[in-house]
Amino acid sequence: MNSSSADRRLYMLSRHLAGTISNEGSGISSSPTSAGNSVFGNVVRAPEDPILGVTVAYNKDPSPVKLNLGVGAYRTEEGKPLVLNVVRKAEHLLVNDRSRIKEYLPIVGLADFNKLSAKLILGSDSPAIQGNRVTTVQCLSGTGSLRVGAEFLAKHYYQRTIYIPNPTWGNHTKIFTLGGLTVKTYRYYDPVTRGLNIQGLLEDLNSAPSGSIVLLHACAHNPTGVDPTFDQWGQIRQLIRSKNLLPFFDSAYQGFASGNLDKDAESVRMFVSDGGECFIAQSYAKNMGLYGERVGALSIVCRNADVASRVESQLKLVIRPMYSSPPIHGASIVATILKDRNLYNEWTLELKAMADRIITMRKQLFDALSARGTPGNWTHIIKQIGMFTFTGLNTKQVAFMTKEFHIYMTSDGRISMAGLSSRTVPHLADAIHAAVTTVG
Ligand code: PGU
Repeated sequence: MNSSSADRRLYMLSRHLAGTISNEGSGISSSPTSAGNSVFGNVVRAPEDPILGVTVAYNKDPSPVKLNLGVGAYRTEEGKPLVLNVVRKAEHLLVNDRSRIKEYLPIVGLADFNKLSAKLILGSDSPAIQGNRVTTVQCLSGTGSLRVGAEFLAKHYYQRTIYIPNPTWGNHTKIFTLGGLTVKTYRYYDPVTRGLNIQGLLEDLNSAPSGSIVLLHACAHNPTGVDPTFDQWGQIRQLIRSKNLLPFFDSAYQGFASGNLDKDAESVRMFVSDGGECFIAQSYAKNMGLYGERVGALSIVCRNADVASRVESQLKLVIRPMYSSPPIHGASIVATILKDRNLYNEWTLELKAMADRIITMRKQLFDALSARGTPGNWTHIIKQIGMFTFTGLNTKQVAFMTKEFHIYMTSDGRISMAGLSSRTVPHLADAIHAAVTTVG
């Protein structure tokens, strides 16, 4: 960022996020009495994160019936976090391989991991990969991949505006703004139909300035669980290409929407097969259950091999002063699984089992609400896709469910279906029923 107005904007946003701006333009809050002897005495306590803060509140609740449906993290039927069998096997292989060392990885990460990640999202027969038009760098999970992509764009792309769907994952605005881009939104969700506002989406992208960047959720849109149909993706692609907009895919749930890795990559592959350029941020947090290992990748599909290699050389200059090079363990797990046919097949089965369990939870919750005669139409619970149900419950109803039923979820009414089990469905259905019938 080199323009002073952009610097000012970033400064204001960072202070706003830190909760230090109480009224606009006041800048730094000063409170000499609270300052004491510390040079940080004026630091204002920041609010908890809207998603991760839900877990903080949940952890403090002593109730035995408490239920965390906030963060999108898979739980078993017993309500426990899951380490995939195939991950345990890969780790075993890695630990027992005495030839493995702990030297720094290259700035761009593990070469095998990068190649295999590009294949996973673009398809093993992708002409873009065969033509060396894709550069892939290992990053710190989905978030890190989005951030590296944003900083590259702010430095090297002529348009600095990114359009993100309304609503979207809460961290998108912060990642892109602090990465140096200007964030605007396009219409996405229609609260009346609880479906996609395709008309509004197309209108908004049609009036975006040529060259604008467009963030698209590759599948299992967070928080709404509403994805475009294949035909609607076709319309979106046509518009984006005809207006020379630049697509930036966020793929955090490949395999979680349908249970099939190829099917969930269809949107991305449709854009890549037309020969145009695009960005893809991939995360292995959900589909391999590697949340805390922070494994992901940024791929940039370019027009030709020469551009791709120059782009990669500049990505290194973004990464080097940020964290120098990525961690080795998680990427080694992924590479071990992706390159071994048996492990890969086993992974797809475990992934399908997770996706299927989520679909079963949708059915059970829907049936439980129907059995209670809960007012309203709840068919969206079974229609929506991926980890989340965007219930339509309002902030007051959510607060009521937390206070009276110890059920924790984000204030926008999103619930993580992956956090639910057959044992806890009745409790959630009771809570929703009570919220809907007693809180307006
Ligand atoms: N993109 C989307 C659309 C996401 O939903 C998430 C995670 C990410 C990227 C980033 O995931 P990484 O862990 O960095 O790979 N969203 C989850 C997890 C909690 C969070 O907010 O980070 C969620 O509950 O929305």
